[in-house]
Amino acid sequence: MARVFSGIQPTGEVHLGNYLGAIVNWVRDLDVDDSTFCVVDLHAITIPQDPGILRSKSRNLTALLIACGIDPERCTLFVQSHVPEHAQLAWIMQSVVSYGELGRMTQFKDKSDQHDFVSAGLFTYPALQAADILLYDTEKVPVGADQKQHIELCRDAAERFNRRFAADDDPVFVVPVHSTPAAGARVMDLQNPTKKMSKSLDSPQGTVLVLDEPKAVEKKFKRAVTDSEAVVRYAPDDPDKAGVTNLLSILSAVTGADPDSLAGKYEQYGPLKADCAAAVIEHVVPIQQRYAELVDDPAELDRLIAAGAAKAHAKAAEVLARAERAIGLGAH
Ligand code: ATP
Ligand code: LTN
Repeated sequence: MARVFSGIQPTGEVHLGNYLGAIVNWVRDLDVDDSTFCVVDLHAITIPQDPGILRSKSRNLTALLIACGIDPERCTLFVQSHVPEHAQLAWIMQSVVSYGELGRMTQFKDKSDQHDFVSAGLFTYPALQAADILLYDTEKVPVGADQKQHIELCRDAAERFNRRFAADDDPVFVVPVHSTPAAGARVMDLQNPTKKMSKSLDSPQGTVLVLDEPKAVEKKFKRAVTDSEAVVRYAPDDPDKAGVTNLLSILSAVTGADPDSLAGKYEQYGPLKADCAAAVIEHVVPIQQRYAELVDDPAELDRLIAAGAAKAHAKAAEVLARAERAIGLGAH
């Protein structure tokens, strides 16, 4: 069993891309790995957030992850700010990574260009991410390619810390590796099928949310952009067929059938779109029901959230103490 850690920000709404590209893989590997999943609200505040909305988004995202199958009995699921060791180790890691290293992070360059107010937290964000990972003696971090640079920085910081403060045969930190998530579907925007479905694309009609009403799901698939060739073909390398290929890969991801053989079953786009919508609806409705039950029972959701934080805290406190002892901090 590998120790696995991943984080997801409580900003935006969970869409089919997040679900089929990431969450489904996490659920599948729950019994294979020793997994920890974190709703990273401390990362979210590096960009201005409304306090009430942030609190409810963190809570609702936790409920939605459980509803998607992230069973808190079989992994550790918690909200980052409920476990104070994250902020504590992050401060230490800010003194281990260099200003120059942080300045080379492409996510910082992209995000700082998008906002007028650039917080110092946005700059030191990767030090917090390193703390998240290191606190659980993580071996593998399944995240998209866009996060690889942050994982490399975490590795460098862990190795530097171990070199400076630990004996070769008794390292303080486990040095993690980036793991490309097991082949999950790459879901494209239904209105712009050459762009990936994304909360930041601002394309409400092209983005199917896991919590969309069935009627909305139907409407979005019905209006999905295709092409004028009127031939159902799975052609991942042909930009002209991007719309149809996307529909086939979504249908394939939710039904488990092969996209090429699915293509053979359709002569027109209309029935393909309708079947896609129906398959997605069949898949998300039970998730929506479980989600509604969880949100309707605040005491039970509070209990699950608190239990997740307690489980995470037990491990994190141990690793933080190890790190503090090594560098001469804390009353150890
Ligand atoms: P943003 O567009 O603002 O970066 P996002 O919607 O792409 O946000 P993230 O929070 O960056 O979502 O990603 C959460 C997880 O979902 C990551 O593991 C990412 O690889 C995966 N993911 C996001 N969009 C897609 C997509 N369209 N297809 C497959 N996987 C995706
Ligand atoms: N930066 C990540 C979210 C994240 C994360 C982590 C992922 C925060 N801490 C630790 C993996 C491990 C993102 O924006 N997707």
